[in-house]
Amino acid sequence: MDVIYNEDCLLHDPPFEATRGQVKPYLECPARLESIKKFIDSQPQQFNVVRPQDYSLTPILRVHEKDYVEFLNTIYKEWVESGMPPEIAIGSAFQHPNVIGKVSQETIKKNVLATPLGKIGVYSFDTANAHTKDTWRSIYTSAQIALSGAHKLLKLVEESKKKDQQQDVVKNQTVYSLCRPPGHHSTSCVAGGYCFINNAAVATRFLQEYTLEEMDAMSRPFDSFDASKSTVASAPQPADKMKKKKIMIVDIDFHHGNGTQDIFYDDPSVLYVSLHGLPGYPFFTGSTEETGQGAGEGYNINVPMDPKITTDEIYIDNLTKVLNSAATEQFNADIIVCSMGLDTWHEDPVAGMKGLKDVETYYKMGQLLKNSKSSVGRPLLFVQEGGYTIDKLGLLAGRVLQGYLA
Ligand code: SP5
Ligand code: ZN
Repeated sequence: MDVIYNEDCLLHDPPFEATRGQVKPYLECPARLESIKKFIDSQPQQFNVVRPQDYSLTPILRVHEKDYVEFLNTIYKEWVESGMPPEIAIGSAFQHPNVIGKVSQETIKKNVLATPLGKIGVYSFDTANAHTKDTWRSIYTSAQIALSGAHKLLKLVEESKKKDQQQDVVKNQTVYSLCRPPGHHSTSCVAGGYCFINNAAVATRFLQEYTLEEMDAMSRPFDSFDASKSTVASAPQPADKMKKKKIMIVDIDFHHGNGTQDIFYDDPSVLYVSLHGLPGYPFFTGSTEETGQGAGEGYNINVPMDPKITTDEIYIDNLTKVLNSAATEQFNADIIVCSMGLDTWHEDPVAGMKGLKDVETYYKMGQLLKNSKSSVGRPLLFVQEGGYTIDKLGLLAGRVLQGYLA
């Protein structure tokens, strides 16, 4: 299995976070990725680590608003230039619907965007969205790792089609985008929950809107990255496509992916399926009543579980049921994207299901992602999301991937 990875993801390293009435070291830290990378490196027969390519900002702008992406790129510099402490740029007042009342976004942006704190308040929903000197570089790299995974996966699919033309072989091609910061809490214009760019959403749209030839044509060596120029989109916009590929996103992070849900809420070409702890962060979304809207009605499936009582058996039972349900099977996805969070583990310092204690549960998750009625025979892209039990992360990630490869 190809694993896309780059050290620039380690640069984002805020000194602290404030959660649950406490100031703590930033739990979404570089050591998380290093733990997973260590496991990957210990299994060279199974995993092949490759560097990402650079696809510019264009595919990111198919999901995120331009002013939001510019904010992510420039906020740290503006913060420091305005005399704020250089260790960390972090918000304190957030744009709540009931505080802005009927004032338009246009008016708000005119007044508030002059101050870095105002900007953070417009473009973030909590204090986990912290910026340091090289945060943008990590954000950009994380998204390019997701895009590179998508490109690689499409390449594998096309190659295996050519090879197997005469035979009717079913193959689950797969690639793992090992990236941070994570993405599933970011909407098209708001950051939060350690997330900035929604990597899984960006990879999903990329798979839907670009052909393999277009991906080949727009990819550049990653070393050409230039932070100062990276707001300039260099690649062409995608042409109108004949038939959009159908993507099923399976989100197994402990937390509800409010951002991914929101991005595809009215889109029937993307089926979002989330298993998550409820009650819990991000608090305001994740119920079974959220089923999509308009043309997207029925294409959003939430499977909330009480973290206090959920055991290995209950979790696997729920995953088995949803991946073999009529709704996911009949969707008949062309490709699956798995938002792979590992914070369901019972010891997780940020989240955790109390009764999820067996490492083999992660192996079973990988098997189900491969062999269920809705997934069998489909290519799957793993995109790394949360998971904070540093010393266990490599093993947990590794068991999901090994379950898939089995
Ligand atoms: C990507 C991702 O996993 N983001 C999660 C952000 C969670 N931030 C809020 C943390 C709430 C802390 N809960 C502590 C529970 C201790 N058992
Ligand atoms: Zn999470």
